[in-house]
Amino acid sequence: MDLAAELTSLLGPDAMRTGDAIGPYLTDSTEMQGLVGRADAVVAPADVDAVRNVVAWCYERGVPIVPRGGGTGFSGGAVPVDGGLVLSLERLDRVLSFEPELWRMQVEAGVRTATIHRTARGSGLLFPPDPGAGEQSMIGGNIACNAGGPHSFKYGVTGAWVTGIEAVVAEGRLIRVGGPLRKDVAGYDLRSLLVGSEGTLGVVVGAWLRLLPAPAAAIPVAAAYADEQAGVAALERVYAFGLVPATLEYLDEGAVDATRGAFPGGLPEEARFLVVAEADGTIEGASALAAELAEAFADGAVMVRTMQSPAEVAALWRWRGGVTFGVEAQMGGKMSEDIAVPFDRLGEAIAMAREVGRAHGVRACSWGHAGDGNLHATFMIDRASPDQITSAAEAASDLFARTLELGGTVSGEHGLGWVKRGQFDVQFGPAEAALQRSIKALFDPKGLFNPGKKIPPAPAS
Ligand code: LAC
Ligand code: ZN
Repeated sequence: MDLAAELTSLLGPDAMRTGDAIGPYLTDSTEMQGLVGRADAVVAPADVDAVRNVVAWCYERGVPIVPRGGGTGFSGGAVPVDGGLVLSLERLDRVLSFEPELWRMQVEAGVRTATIHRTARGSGLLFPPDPGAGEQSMIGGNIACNAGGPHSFKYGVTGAWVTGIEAVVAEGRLIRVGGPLRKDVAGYDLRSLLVGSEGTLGVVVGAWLRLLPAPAAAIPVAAAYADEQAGVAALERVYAFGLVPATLEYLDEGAVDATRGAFPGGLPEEARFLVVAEADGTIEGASALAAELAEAFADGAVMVRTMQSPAEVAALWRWRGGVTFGVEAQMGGKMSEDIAVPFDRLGEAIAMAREVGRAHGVRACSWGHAGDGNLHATFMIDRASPDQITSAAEAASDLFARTLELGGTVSGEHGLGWVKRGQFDVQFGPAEAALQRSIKALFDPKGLFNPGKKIPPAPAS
């Protein structure tokens, strides 16, 4: 029997993706770098048992497995770069339980992030992680990438909201780590290991999520500055004044220019740097915090705007979700990174990203999650120009080296995936890299889960 026939008999015809239907499974949002994979088969199993069966089948035959959620990642993690089987979790799309009075939800991996937000909201609860692309991205992928987003500043990243995980690991075994438990220190923290493992240790098939009562009010305060130093100083005052907004975002000049037309209510012409915080809490608490933020932002600002109406707030976050696409539209392509530095090095990192672009002759800009020191340092390129792609790639490797000098990390949010795997041995010293490789080998002795992603083969010594 050939591969397709065997898989059809194992999983049923509904699980098979063939012909033109395969195309969308070969890329992710890294597409602008021309990354298109090839798969020996694409399957979407109907349930957890079917995932177990197909993983067991792959493990017996030595077939690589590329787990896939919504395919909105920025690092090529879900792209089958070298064949194997794409295992889509799209049909595991059930909310298994939702207990609003207990602030928790149990979901399958293929539930869309926006469905989780809406379900929680409908009962006055909040699932805080908001990595963007909510209608396409799936919770399993968010967990596999430990996705962040603007609201991580106050609430933490996805992993902070996952109390339990069900995963299919080597040989098709099902493990359950944690559960609807808010505490668990009984063993090594396998839950945290699976969170952010980018499909390299196993396949996340389900999770228990914890929720919070939703704040009654969320009031964004945006401020614009004519120069970057004034903007960075304003961000630093938020820390210094002890204010805790839900988000603390920034855009530098290039990012402002790429998106100013769409900013709700417009921006003054002299705006070269933008900060956006959101005060949330009770109605009184959020209003008081918004006023304090406006005060912290005032010095040197050319605009301070507090947004009150739900329509304006929705428009603001819609605009924010589109920043990455607005920047990409500038030249038709971009290489966008997600470095993170300690907060006190943020100003230097923003300036450094631009300098690195200048040194390599590519237009650069950055925006991102200022409060978390997390920058989307970006090189804007014409994707049809091989020279520009080369220059941007060289600029990116300089950017990574300079980030490490600032005490930072090459990835604060999007993961190493395929495109940044080369940074693994740059960031980690030999002892730490060896420990990480041992963990991979322990979970995946045959090296079949998302091979080549995140952890590349050890360099020859
Ligand atoms: C953002 C995405 C790209 O923050 O992570 O815009
Ligand atoms: Zn981001």
